[in-house]
Amino acid sequence: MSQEFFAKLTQSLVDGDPDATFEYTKGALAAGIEPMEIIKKGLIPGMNIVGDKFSSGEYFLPDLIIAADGMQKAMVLLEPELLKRNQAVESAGTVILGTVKGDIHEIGKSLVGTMLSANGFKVHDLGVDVAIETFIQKATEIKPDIIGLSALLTTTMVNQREVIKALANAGLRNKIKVMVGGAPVTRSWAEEIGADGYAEDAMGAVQIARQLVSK
Ligand code: B1M
Repeated sequence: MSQEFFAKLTQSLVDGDPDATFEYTKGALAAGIEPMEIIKKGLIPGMNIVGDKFSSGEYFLPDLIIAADGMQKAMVLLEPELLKRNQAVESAGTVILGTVKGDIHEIGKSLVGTMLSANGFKVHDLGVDVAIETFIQKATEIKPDIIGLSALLTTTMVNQREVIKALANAGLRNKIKVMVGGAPVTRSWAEEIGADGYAEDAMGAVQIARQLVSK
């Protein structure tokens, strides 16, 4: 039964039908499917197919925009469910989170933020296309345990390195851990730029954040 929901959900993103994505998500939740399973098995595969079709020239920018709209509509239903399931009582730490300068991809970063919040972290989400100076200014003001930097483009990954350099220049690098992620980001890139942690997905980000605050 759930396979059927996942296939329909995936297809609704590929077809560019945000209302159907919303309805199938609602149906999947009503059928008792876990929100993270809906994301992993229904929504992310759809976004990946849309991305592949864009790469091959079959889809164009409006197709990406419509797919993102569908995923965001689904997240309106899923986010409160994710938060409800993991109501940690103790504060696990403070995280400043943002997608780096030049990059407006929001969905994965926001999902990481939701999962961190659900697991007890206080999250300051600075949004997308965040200037390097804004990260530094907010880090000085908020004194977080961790700064999380998301990048979805190979051309903007370099700004993760720039934030790390700017933190060092501001004398903050040894006080704040840096975690990086996003589709093109790899563990070796994280090591190369001197990040403290790398996670492939939102649950991985929670695990890494926990490790970083306990160090
Ligand atoms: Co864009 N886009 N896009 N796009 N887009 C990609 C990323 C791309 C891979 C598509 C493709 O060609 N196959 C490609 C990048 C190629 C590259 O550089 N390697 C691409 C491109 C080229 C572009 C434009 C340049 C297109 C153009 O204008 N010609 C343009 C750039 C705009 C800009 O940022 N300056 C662009 C624009 C857009 C939209 C605005 C239309 C839209 C985003 C809308 C929005 O976010 N509100 C969009 C979309 C939707 C995508 C795809 C299809 C889906 C992204 C997504 O939301 N995935 C994407 C293809 C793909 O990813 N397969 C693509 C779902 C989300 C849950 O996953 O974001 O990967 P993801 O997040 C994951 C992990 O990466 C990880 O955890 C998350 C949850 O599991 N993670 C972290 C993310 N951040 C993390 C941080 C962490 C830890 C883990 O610690 C801090």
